[in-house]
Amino acid sequence: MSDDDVELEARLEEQEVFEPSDSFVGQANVSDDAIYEEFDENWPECWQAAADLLDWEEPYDQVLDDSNPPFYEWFTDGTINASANCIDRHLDERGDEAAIEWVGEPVDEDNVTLTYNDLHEKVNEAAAALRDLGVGEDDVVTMYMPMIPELPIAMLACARIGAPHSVVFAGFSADALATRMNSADSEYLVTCDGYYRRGDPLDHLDKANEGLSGVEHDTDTVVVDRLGPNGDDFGHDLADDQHDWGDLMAANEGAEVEPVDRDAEDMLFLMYTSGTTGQPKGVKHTTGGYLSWTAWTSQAVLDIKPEDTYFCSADIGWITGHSYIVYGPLALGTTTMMYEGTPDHPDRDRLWEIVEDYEATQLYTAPTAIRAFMKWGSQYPDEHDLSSLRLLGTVGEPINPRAWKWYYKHIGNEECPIVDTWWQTETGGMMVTTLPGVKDMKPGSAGPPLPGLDVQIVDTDGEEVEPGRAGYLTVNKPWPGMLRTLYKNDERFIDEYWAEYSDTDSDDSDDWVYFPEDGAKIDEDGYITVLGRVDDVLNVSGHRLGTMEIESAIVGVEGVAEAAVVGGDHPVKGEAVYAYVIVEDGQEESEAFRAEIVEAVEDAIGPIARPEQVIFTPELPKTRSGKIMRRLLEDIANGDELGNTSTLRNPEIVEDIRQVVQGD
Ligand code: 6R9
Repeated sequence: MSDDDVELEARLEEQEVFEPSDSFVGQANVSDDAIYEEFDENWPECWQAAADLLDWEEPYDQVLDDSNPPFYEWFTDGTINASANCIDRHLDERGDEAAIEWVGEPVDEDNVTLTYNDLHEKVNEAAAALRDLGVGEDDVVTMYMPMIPELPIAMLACARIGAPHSVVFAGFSADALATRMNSADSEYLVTCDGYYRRGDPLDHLDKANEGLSGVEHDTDTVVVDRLGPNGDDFGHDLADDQHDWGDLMAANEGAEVEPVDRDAEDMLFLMYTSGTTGQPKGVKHTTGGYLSWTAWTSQAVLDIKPEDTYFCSADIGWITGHSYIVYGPLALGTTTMMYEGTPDHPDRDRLWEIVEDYEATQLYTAPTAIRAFMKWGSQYPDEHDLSSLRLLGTVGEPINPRAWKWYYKHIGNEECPIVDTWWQTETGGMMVTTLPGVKDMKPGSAGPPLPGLDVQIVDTDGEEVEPGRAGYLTVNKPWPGMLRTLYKNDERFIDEYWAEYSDTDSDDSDDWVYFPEDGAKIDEDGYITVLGRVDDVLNVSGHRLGTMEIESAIVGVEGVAEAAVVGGDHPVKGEAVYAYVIVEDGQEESEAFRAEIVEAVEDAIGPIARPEQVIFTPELPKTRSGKIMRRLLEDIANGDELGNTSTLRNPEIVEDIRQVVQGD
């Protein structure tokens, strides 16, 4: 620890409550505590406040239709277009202002500023191009792209013509792409030749093509040329059903496409996420509710104003990028930043350099990044003028108080409030967080639920637990940004999110409770500390990974008999993947075989799911009924004292595995 950190520890360690500064509160979008009571008293009409941030084509009749829970409908019969709301309506006042500031790799060579006028032009051309290809309303268009400007352009072009998008994170594997395109019956793909990572061009089309070979139906693909001549070495020729993005855009130069009127409940996009089973879930978000939710939370929590330069360092391939790089910020007409690269290239001050150069006003990032910054040391941010920052945010996993305090001091100079925002792909936007202009902050605790939300921490019977006790987080009233269903699978939607705590035979909305599968506790002031997932989902660097998905990749390797995957604590990633593997008779437990297993996981899911350790074991600890005792495997991974082994069928195996992993 540096001297600086020692001093910080000493001064801040004891402090448990932090007040937002008067200067922040004085200018905050929301600064009156009365909002909590007002929203409670006026529920669900209070959510008009969110819908009112948008321009509606046809006004809605009813704020909430809860007659058929859990299939809630919001802003019924209203019609709206997301692209018009994120672009067209800002043109008069902000046409020449930056909508997107794109910072690319290689550094300094090709940064791009897209004004709202530019964005309008490009989105119209792209919308016309997609239509030319045959994309119609309600056709799902898959996007498999890294952080390049064409990604939000393509998303907004889809929104313009009423075609839902399904963005697949570029770091996911070819298999993952194929699974998602097949599941969504998606006949269109927008991808690119490659992109840069730490200065080097990286072939992406190869992976996309491999994915396409696993798609069961005919497809059309649009390929963005990101690398120019630097991609020549990859030697790609476009196939007959592949089209060059640039050619399509040129052919539609100057085109104007009228935004399609979408029903509030029409699907805006699908986003696949990990669940308890091997099959990813297609989370369906709608046009009116989702856009209202992201706009309102961007305003109330991120304190976004049109003149801001707001920087979220997430990837658009995840929900955070959808909601808080693209839709929320653009709906408010602000400048949103996109960064193609990594935070440590060319040096570990890259983000701070960007913040300084662009005078970013907010930074929204993840605890895993903050822990890495902390490890690298405060000399990197100290070299830069970060005084433009007004607010900091975190999302994706619990943040430990030490990392919170480091962020508060070294990035925020003890002047910026921090919003620790708990939410999920399924919730569409933020749910539990302080309103920065209203509430004090408690490091490690996300804060109270947002106004108008009914969040309770309950025991297994659904009874509220006392403050300080661990329980399960539940949401007891619907909200506009909620997922509407899992794509073409209403039954799984009910099973996964509602069955646990609802009376599923009831058609009274009060009997329905949403269960996000997170553990949590609440304190006397109503502040919620989220403890982490209680299902078989890991959170590695803020990314959701299903243990079942990883296990099925491993057991697919010839020579593997059985596998169990658990999360072990990791100082930077939060959690790391530990794979316990039983090999078949005759299979050698070699380093080469270990590498084969790691590669299989990377092929099936992507490098983010790469096991930190592959542990060969002759058996897995199992209960008498044959269930793998994952808890014990977690204890072993963490070097913790082992929990109770008395219910095991094979207690002796635990000590054997422990010796292999912990090495004594
Ligand atoms: C937005 C996003 C959702 C899961 C969620 C929870 C964890 C997210 C958190 C947090 C503690 C926070 N999570 N934010 N845990 N504090 N502020 O991350 O969506 O990828 O679907 O992950 O992430 O476990 O259930 P998603």
